Amino acid sequence: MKVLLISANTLTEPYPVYPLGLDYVAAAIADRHEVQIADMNTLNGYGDLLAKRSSGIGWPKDLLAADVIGISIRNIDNTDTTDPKGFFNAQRELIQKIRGHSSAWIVLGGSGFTLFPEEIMYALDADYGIVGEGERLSLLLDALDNQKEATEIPGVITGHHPKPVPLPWNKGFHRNFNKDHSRFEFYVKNGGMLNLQTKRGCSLNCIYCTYPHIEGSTQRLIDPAEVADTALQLQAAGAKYFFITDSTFNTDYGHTLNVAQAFKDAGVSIPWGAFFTPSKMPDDYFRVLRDAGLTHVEFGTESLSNPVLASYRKPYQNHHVFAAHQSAIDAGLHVAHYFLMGGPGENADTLEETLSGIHHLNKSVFFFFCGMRIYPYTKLYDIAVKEGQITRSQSILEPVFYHCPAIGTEQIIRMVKARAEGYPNWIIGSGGGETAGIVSRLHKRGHTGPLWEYLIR
Ligand code: B12
Repeated sequence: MKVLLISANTLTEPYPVYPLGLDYVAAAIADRHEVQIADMNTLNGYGDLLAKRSSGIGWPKDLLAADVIGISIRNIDNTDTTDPKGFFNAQRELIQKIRGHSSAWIVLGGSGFTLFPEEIMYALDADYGIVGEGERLSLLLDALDNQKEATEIPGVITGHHPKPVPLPWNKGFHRNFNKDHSRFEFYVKNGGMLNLQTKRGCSLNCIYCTYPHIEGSTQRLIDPAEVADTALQLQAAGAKYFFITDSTFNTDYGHTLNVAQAFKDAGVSIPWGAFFTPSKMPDDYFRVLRDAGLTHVEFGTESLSNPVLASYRKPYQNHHVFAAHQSAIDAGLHVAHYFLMGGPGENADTLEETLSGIHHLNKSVFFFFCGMRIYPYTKLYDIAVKEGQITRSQSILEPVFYHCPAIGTEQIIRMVKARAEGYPNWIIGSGGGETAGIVSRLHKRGHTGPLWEYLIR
């Protein structure tokens, strides 16, 4: 079959993100189907998608002449109470345009989709959706090809067949990275950032987090040599930096150290960054990773108050954060901390403890998310239901934030803003359009990577 995979994401905050998921989906189907990828970041609006329609040119130039069009729905909203943005209308418009010019089956997938599959199917009027890992598209295409009933396949849903979430894909996954494709140019020219996965699954149990639902809670490790080989390919394609997209990089220390060794053995020489949890680390951990190219550490710290950390079910206390921070700084790395204020257990004292504690985290950038979005399939969802904040029949696709009984969102924002005054390295949310604009200008001038280190004072 002719399959067009479209990445609908055009958000430029904090920077445009390469649609990694589609490389995996393409790899899973490319042996038996003709696959093209269209990335809305690199197209000139819908115009490029529709341009070849009337000229009589067939597939593959006329992308909409596909039999199946898969659309990746990564972001639904930006989860930021201080500068809320939603992406639903743009996604709906994209699908309407496609429907107006193509009779292809429309299949939805992606991490955002996986959080609200039934509602998104209904709202976007797609034919099929795949919950979870998109490698399962291969099974759906087989069914469509052979006119078989597709809704029996785990994870495949239609508007009329809501289904439970399937178990993670256990047939292996590989990335289809084609460096000759002009799509990379956009990312190479705009900051040189590509991305890379070293495992799937998150073994942590944080109350608010969607990652175990999206990726499964059992870790599936990618062979370090394969990871290093992909990193080398990114490098050869012109990447100047890569971000490791694992939910949390350091949940399996042995594996991360093997990946680092594999980078060195393979001769990977471009810098990279990843998300880390600030828990107790092996001695010299960050030095070893630094020697393998790590430059940017993004800690998902969330709070510096122990009761709040316990309530969020984080596997560390504040002294672990200070120690992890120091060892990253001592290794000469750029460090950022993300904070998530206003969840269960937060009050004015715990917030104050966090804000004061931040002054002990030197040479760093802080991103503050002032409010916890309630997602389905999380402990926070159950807490919010129990506390009467939401009902199980209520839609939370339009973001609903947890209402902290002891401190209101407005007060949290006020307290954070008051402390952030005069500190350019204290960023509310991901920085919004202004910060993204600065990053984009620096990228155009040839600077590479996430660049938040320029804010460090
Ligand atoms: C890494 C990451 C980041 C990094 C990305 C760095 C980089 N250079 O890539 C950074 C920190 C920059 C980031 C930023 C943001 N992120 Co983010 N991020 C992630 C994370 C942890 C992993 C994404 C990833 O690459 N996964 C690996 C790839 C291989 O998986 P995948 O893309 O999901 O694809 C698989 C499936 O989804 C599926 N699939 C994908 N597309 C398709 C299409 C079809 C047709 C099919 C069938 C299947 C399919 O198959 C693929 C293979 O199995 C996810 C959470 C998670 N664990 O998924 C959040 C996540 C995607 N981010 C999220 C958000 C909100 C954001 C921000 C808006 C936050 C902010 N306010 O700044 C920004 C947006 C950035 C942008 N420009 O789009 C949300 C999106 C949900 C929502 N609420 O909208 C998530 C889900 C986290 C959450 N809160 O639950 N993010």
